[in-house]
Amino acid sequence: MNRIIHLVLIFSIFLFKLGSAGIGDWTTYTNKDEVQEVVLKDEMLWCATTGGVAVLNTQNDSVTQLTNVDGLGGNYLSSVAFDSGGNLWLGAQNGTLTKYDLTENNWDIYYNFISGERMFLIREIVADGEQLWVGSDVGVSVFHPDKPPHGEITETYRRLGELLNVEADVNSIHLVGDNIWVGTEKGVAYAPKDYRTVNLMDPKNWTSFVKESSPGLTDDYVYTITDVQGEIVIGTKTGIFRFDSLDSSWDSFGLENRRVKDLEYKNGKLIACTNGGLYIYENGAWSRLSNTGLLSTDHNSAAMDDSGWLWVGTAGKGISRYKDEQWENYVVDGPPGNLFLDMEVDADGNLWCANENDGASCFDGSGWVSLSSVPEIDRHSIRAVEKDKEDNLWFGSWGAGVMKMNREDSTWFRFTEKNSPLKGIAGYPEYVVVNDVAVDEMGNRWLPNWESLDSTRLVCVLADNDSFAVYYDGDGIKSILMLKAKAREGHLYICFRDIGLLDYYYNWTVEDKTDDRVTHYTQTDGRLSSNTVMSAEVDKDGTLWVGTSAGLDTLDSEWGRFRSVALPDPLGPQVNVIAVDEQNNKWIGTESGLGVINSRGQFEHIFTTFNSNICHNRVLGIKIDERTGEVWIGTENGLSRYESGIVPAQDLSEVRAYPNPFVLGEGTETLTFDRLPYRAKIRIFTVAGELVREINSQDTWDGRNDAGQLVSGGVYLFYVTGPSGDKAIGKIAVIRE
Ligand SMILES: [Ca+2]
Ligand SMILES: [Ca+2]
Repeated sequence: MNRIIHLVLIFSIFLFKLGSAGIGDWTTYTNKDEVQEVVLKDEMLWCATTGGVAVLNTQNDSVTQLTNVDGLGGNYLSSVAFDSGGNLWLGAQNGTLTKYDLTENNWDIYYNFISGERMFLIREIVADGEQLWVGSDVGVSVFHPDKPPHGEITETYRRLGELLNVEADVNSIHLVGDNIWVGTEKGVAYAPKDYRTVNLMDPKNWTSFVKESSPGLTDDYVYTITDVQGEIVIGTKTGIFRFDSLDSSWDSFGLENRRVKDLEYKNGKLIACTNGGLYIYENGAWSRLSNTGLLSTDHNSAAMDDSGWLWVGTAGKGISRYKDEQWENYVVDGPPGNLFLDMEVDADGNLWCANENDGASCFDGSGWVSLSSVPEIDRHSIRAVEKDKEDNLWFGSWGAGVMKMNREDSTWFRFTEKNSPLKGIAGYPEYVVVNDVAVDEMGNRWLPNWESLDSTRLVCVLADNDSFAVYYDGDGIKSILMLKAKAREGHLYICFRDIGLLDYYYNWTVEDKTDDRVTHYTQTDGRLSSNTVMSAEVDKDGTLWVGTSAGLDTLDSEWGRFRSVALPDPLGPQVNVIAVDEQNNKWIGTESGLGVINSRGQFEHIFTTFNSNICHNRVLGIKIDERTGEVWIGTENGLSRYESGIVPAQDLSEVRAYPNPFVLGEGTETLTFDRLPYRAKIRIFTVAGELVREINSQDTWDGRNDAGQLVSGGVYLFYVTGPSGDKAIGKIAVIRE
């Protein structure tokens, strides 16, 4: 085996980002091993991946990663191309086109394919002089980036001929001579590309081919099109076909048992990227390169340099290079996948992630480790992670029970139907599903057992000795469809997919059920927005917040019912996750963005991909690291880190007032008390000991006394009293202008 894996860690970039991190900064973490298309230019290999761009310097093997934080319009990329001016173009699944001017280091995002009556999923871009040809899920568009105000879609062709009279996903566009060729999932078509003299909106001006009626064409799911000295060649789900322009028929051209995803013709060789490795057509025959040493034989895109070296983008295993009859693989540092359902931070600050079908992962602040090499985690679908009081990590899985990592000695244990009271699902007794793990203040671990085959509902692994307590249907837990659970002050809040929310009050006594009390809230009985409850969280004032499939609710404890909280556009409607920070802000993760409700109940921030550098709008998990103020946001396509700056003082003497001196001019200025713990009280005195102002539950002072008058210039003292009665004192200099 001549396999060499280059683990390319971009420490320099990471350190730079750490050094310059500030409040409000975003960082994106994505997996870039699913390479959609590669382009080689000036000894740099540009890879469009489903997690952004990976740029491989072919001279020194270093890799640079680029994401939305750097300037990309979207991280899930489908296509990459250079235009004649040397600009890089990237097409994203979210409908954005991004232009990167390498010489000016300038990024420009075009939203033309999003605005309007519907969003186009961009799948292919080809640069052609002043214009771009853009293939999407509806057809082919001519795009002029320089037309005012900021680019123009000049025309879009949805009907590509008599036989292709339907909207079809465009996989490939190829320009040859005066023609444009288009390969779709339903057939292939061509037309004269001079749309100014030929009306391409008229399907009659396109010539189309489908397998039902085109001689010689036995597969019309077309991945790719190229030409060999003017002769058209297409790659399909079952092999390659060559177009005979004399009689408009097709001939099979080999590789019938392969999906042919990319074809490149260079140096007299036709290269075919397939799901079974790389093939080269030379001297009238196909030959396959040896697969020895490859991490993946599923190849999406290839490029050949002038010396004949080959660069291949794979489906899920990064980049491979073929040189001197040997493969080398390049794995870009990052998480094992792009789906982040849940995160946890351990006592050492390591981040642990549940990545569903990509297993679980750990980020130590500089590099990522996939946990799939741990036999207990393996390739199981990991849905949740939670730490207990001893800092052990607990993972809930879909089908493989619960895994525990003992942090003291890094040993693993897996709870299954054989060694615990957990049960599998009906018909599959070994298939144990636990979608969430909750830990209470005593350190008990609560495992909601999804769809158990008998009446088992909850398994509690007790804090002291890892013995079990089991709660059944008969204890009042009526549904098997338990999505999430949250433990707080003797209550276990259970979120169901079908019957709303259960407040199971176990009264701190896990083994004694006689003192338990169950309250059931539904749409009709409790005014929940929906009986599908996605998440529950209790804030620092003790208010219960619930996210449902139809919105956000809070419990009015006096009334005993929920009130709906209006979500500002574009948030919601489904609320997937709620988290509370040290200042009692509620972070609301929805299907379409992230909102922050401050302690006074107002929406203070709305974060979407359009107004911030969050990596995706579908937020699935949130973890707030209270020691650093970092907010980790798990999404459908990547992980974001947001520096909230909310780091309350461990010691009240760390509370600082700024700006200091505090200059009062207009009377609209405010002074901020930094790192103030939630519910801390501030009293401001003159140096003579006269009380000027008392401030509760906020962290700013407007420079006025209790009567509302601006104070005069001079030195003032502030006394901070923490929620637990601890005190500290500081000075403020006030200057009147
Ligand atoms: Ca968790
Ligand atoms: Ca009890």
